[in-house]
Order: sequence, then structure tokens, then C-alpha cells
Amino acid sequence: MLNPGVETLPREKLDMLQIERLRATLRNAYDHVPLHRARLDAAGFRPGDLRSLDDVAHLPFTLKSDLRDHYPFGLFARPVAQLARLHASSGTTGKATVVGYTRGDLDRWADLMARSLACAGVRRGDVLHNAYGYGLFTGGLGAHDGAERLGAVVVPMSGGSTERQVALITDFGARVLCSTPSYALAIAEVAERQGVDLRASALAIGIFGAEPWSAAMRKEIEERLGLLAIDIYGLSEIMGPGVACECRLQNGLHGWEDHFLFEVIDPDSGRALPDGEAGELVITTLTKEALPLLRYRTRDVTRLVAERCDCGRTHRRILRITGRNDDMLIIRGVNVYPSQIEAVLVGRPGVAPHYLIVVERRGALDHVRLEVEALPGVDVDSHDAMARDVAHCMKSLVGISTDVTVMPPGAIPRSTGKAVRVRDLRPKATDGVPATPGDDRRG
Ligand code: DLL
Repeated sequence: MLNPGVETLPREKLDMLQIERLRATLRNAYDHVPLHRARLDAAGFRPGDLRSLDDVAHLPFTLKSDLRDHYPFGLFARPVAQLARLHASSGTTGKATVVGYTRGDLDRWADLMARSLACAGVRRGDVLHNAYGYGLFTGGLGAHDGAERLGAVVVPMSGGSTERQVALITDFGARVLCSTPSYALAIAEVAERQGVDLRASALAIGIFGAEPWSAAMRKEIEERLGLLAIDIYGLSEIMGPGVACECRLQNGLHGWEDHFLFEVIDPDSGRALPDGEAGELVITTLTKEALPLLRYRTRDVTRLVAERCDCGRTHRRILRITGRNDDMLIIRGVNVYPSQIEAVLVGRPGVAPHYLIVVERRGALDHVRLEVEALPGVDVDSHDAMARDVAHCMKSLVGISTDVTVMPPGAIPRSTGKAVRVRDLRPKATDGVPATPGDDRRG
């Protein structure tokens, strides 16, 4: 544990720390960000009114659209000249979301990322191969700074050039791999094709995040790369990677409550839900200087666990993010997340862990076409039987009817960052033009 004193802080002490820091955050937001001031005034809430953590329920939400509407710097609490760095994510439509950091913000981010890596079992002196994309995406530089802060030996590889990734992982003796889970699988695949057995390499830990992944996918990656696959969570609006991370017990992600306040709400009513119930994760920053956010609606669907983990850490755990509520498909009335489809698909006999979900409108009805890939060496004659098997499992386990097409190995495009799993060809209600929604923020 990097900071045992903080990571195992008793609940009451954590609560006290959160209140104190929330007060300072409210002050910062109220004094320096016109939008927050106007919303707090409208809610009749002054920073000095905060008595207990329950008062959070009175604070206004902040949405991603608020960041876009005040593009580029409108929600910053510091003049740009006082910042040390900007990151941005480019949405598929409209303007990018821009986030800013003071030197102090970068410092705390590096600390939290170092804490997350240590929590996953990374040690000083480990060679850490960083295949998260460097650039405006927060994954590359976020993992980089944290790894340096911990004292690991960073290989700043970024995404792409997959053959070269395999060579350097082997040649440099990397013990740790940082990438999106989908890219980890692409690396495994290229290694296998080259006849390189990464299971026999020094790789022992994978730090995977930036996109949803199922338990089945974790198992697949662990088996093919011969490592412990650790889930890490974060988002650029709040900081970047390192908002929460699993420990080696892989039992939910420790959300770093000394820097963030986590709530799960019912996305329709906006009401806070008790620990254990699934809903939308809402995060309030407690120590951000440049971009304090009050009750930021992440759209990520999860549950919170308050019990202390067997590792001794006391901070609330965020369970695996099953998806974003804006990624949820409603197929003839059945709500489905792509990760549910993945969980059923990955591990079926002969089926490779690469897939694409194509949603179409046929007449008045939604229709799902599932493109899956055969594993190398699978006889083409068995594709029909595989397709029937997958369609049957989708019906009985997920509850939706699908047309399944089995494609030859390598037919589904691989990503070097965040994988695009859904192609939604349904006409959009607003413009009648087929759209491909989803976030194109690159990992
Ligand atoms: O993806 C930050 C990050 C980089 C996290 C590297 C972990 C590792 P954004 O590009 O702003 O930031 O995207 C944030 O990605 O709201 C989730 O929907 C999704 N996401 C991130 N981590 C996970 C995860 C980075 N472990 C958005 N599981 C978030 C599921 C995740 N979804």
C-alpha cells in the first residue's frame, strides 16, 4: 500500500475529510465559476450552508453538455495562464470537451495514479509498458506520470505498431502492461500469430480500463497473456485514469474518497440510491483547483460497496462498470448493454473475442445483427452451427433475438484504443440520418 494512513482511514475520518474538502470545493466553484454560482444561487445554497455530507443531495448536477456549452474554458476556476496542461476528448458530434489542470492538479493526479498502480501490485523498478494513447487522451500521460511517481521504469509506447509492442514487451522484460482491454487482446493475438508466447514473458500485471469489459473478457485476457488483469477507472472530466482501481483481490474498484465524492443515483428521478443498488455514478471532485465539478453525471452504470475490502482499504468500492446509460440499447423493449452481449459471447466454442453489434430498424422494429469471428483453425463448415449456438444463447440468456454472422478470423476491425462495439444504423429521431453514436475518444 502506498499510503496506508490514507487508504485505510476509518469511515468517520474519511467523512470528516470529505466535508472539509467539499466546503473548499464549493467555495472554489462558487467564487470562480459563474455557472456553478448561478446554479447554487438558484438552488438557494451557499457554500457556508454545508453541514453534513447528506447536504450533497441539495447541490445541482453538472452535465457533460455544460462543458460543451461553455467550450473551451468556461467552467475553469483558474485563468488559462495559471494552468499547466490541457487535455481534450473529441466527441463524435459537436465540440470537444476540454479539461484543464494546475500544477497542483497534475501533482495529485500523479499521486493517485501511483497509488492505483501500487494497489494493483506494481512496484518500484518494474518495467511498465504503457500502450495507452499519448496525446489529448488522458490515458497515456496519466499512466506515465503515475508510473514515474511510483518509481517504475516507463516504456512510453502509446497505441499502434502492434508487432513492435510485442517485441519490446519481450525484449525489455515488461512486468506491467497498461492498455485498453481490447488492445491487450489485439497484442495477444499478434504475439500468437508471430509465435511469441507472452505467457512465458515477464508480464505479471495488466492495468486495463477506459472501456467496459466483461468478466469473460478478463478471463480470456488473463489466460492469453498470463497475467493478473486489473480494472482501472477514470474519466477526463474528473481527472483521467486513477479515479478508482482494483486491488489484487479483483473485488471492485477502490474509489479514492479522499479526492472524490461518489454517489449512485436513479438516472430518471435524480435521487440518490443506497449502496448496493445499480444506477448512474455521480462524482464530485474534492481537490481539483482548475476544474472543480459538482455532482458530475458520468452516465456510467455501477453499484457502490461500502464494506471494507479484505485488503484492508476502507474507501468505497465501485463495482465493474457495466456500460454507459447512453450506450444502452432498447431492443424491442428489452434493455441491453453491449457488455451483456460480450459476457455471453466470449468463451463460446469456436468463437473469438471480437464482435460488432449492428442495430437496424426493420419496419417499425429494432433488429440486431451480431457479427462474430471464428477462432483460427475453425472449419468453415461449422460456422452455421456456431451461429445457431450464439443466437440461442442470446435469446435464452440476454432475452433478445439476433441474426448472427460468423466471419473468418481477423475480419472484425481491431482497435488500438477504445473499441467501437456498436454500429447503430437506426434513423435518429432528430434528423432522420443514420448515425453511428458512441464516444470516439481514443484510448
Ligand atoms: O478513458 C480515462 C482512462 C484512461 C481510464 C485509461 C482508465 C484507463 P475518457 O476518455 O474521458 O477517460 O473516458 C471516460 O470511459 O466515463 C467510462 O464510460 C469509460 N471507462 C473508463 N474506464 C472504464 C472502466 C478515460 N474501467 C469513460 N470500465 C468513462 C468501464 C470505463 N468503462
